[in-house]
Amino acid sequence: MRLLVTGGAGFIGANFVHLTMKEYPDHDITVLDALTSAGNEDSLAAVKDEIEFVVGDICDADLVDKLVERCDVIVHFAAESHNDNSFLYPMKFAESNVIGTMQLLEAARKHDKRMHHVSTDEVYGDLELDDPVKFTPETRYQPSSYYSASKAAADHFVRAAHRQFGLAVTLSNCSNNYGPYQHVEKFIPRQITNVLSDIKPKLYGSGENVRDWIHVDDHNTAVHAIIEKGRLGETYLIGADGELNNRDVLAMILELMDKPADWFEHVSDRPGHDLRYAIDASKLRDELGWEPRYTDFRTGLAQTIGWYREREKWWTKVKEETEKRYQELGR
Ligand code: NAD
Ligand code: TDX
Repeated sequence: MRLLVTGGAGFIGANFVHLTMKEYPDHDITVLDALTSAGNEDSLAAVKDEIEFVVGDICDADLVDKLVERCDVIVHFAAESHNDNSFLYPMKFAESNVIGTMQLLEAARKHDKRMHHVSTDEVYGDLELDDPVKFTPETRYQPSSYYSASKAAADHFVRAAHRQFGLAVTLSNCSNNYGPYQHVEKFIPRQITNVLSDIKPKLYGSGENVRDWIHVDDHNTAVHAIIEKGRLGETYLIGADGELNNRDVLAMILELMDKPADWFEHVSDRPGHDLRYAIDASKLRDELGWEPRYTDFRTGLAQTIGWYREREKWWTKVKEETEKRYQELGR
């Protein structure tokens, strides 16, 4: 199978490439990535001779057409993925996430190819803290940020392409990922690399916001299960029952890194900050037989801390510019 992996130099995409090379050695991989500030070529350095790596934009219609023509399946990860950046350069979110997805859909339509669209649980908005309810594929879309609104728009175009043109698509909406190769702008790697740089970790607001953490490899084994066995036109929610509030995650990081429990700063909250996400993944588990491999968050977190300790070179070059962006935002 020849896969066109968009966003393959980003966090989840790079992990997807590594997992695929290990567990599906017969697959051929072409990565299409624009190497925005979130992309990092070094994340694919170990496999660069075994894949095709094209630096380019998913909004480039000619390039997308050429690459889609010679693949079997598009696995679409590329996106502007960080909520905080949507305060700084919002138009990029509409361009990459909406127009870029449409370029891929149009090329897939022209060449009659299958596409798997990777999306987020944030399209459903947020949940109350003490509500037992979780997101399901039937939950109403109610995005609360430019990031989630752009992902929601893309999801609608993907479903419309299936309904209107019979395009062979599947979709997945996943909760918060953690693991190696995640950009230091995101919560967990920001705090780990802060500690490693002797900067106090930064907690938004009260820190009571809940995220449903899943290891990136579990996200990617689910994506493979959907590509192999998912029903066309269907949406699968991906999550591994990992609800934790930000305060508790930070406390675990501090403890695992031998820092006092109060060695952090409260900074101003993200405006419109979603309170809680939680995924009901029973459709994925029951229909496709998927199970997560990482069932203990603390163990996965300790491994992730170890990865950042050993890969200073991978993250130091972007740490300074990332913290400058946060200064601009006052958080
Ligand atoms: P990331 O920001 O780490 O990586 C995104 C990659 O896409 C980067 O390599 C970047 O260079 C590339 N890219 C961005 N715009 C592009 C464009 N116009 N053309 C070509 N390449 C472009 O993001 P991530 O965390 O790996 O997320 C990947 C996907 O998974 C996104 O679609 C995101 O919405 C979704 N998702 C992420 C999470 C999470 O917790 N990180 C959870 C659920 C869903
Ligand atoms: O320094 C910080 N301090 C802090 O308290 C940062 C960067 C974040 N936070 C909080 C905000 C969130 O409640 O931590 C939580 C997680 O923040 P992010 O890592 O920015 O993730 P989130 O906004 O939840 O979105 C993530 O999950 C869904 C991904 O970035 C998205 O791509 C994905 O769709």
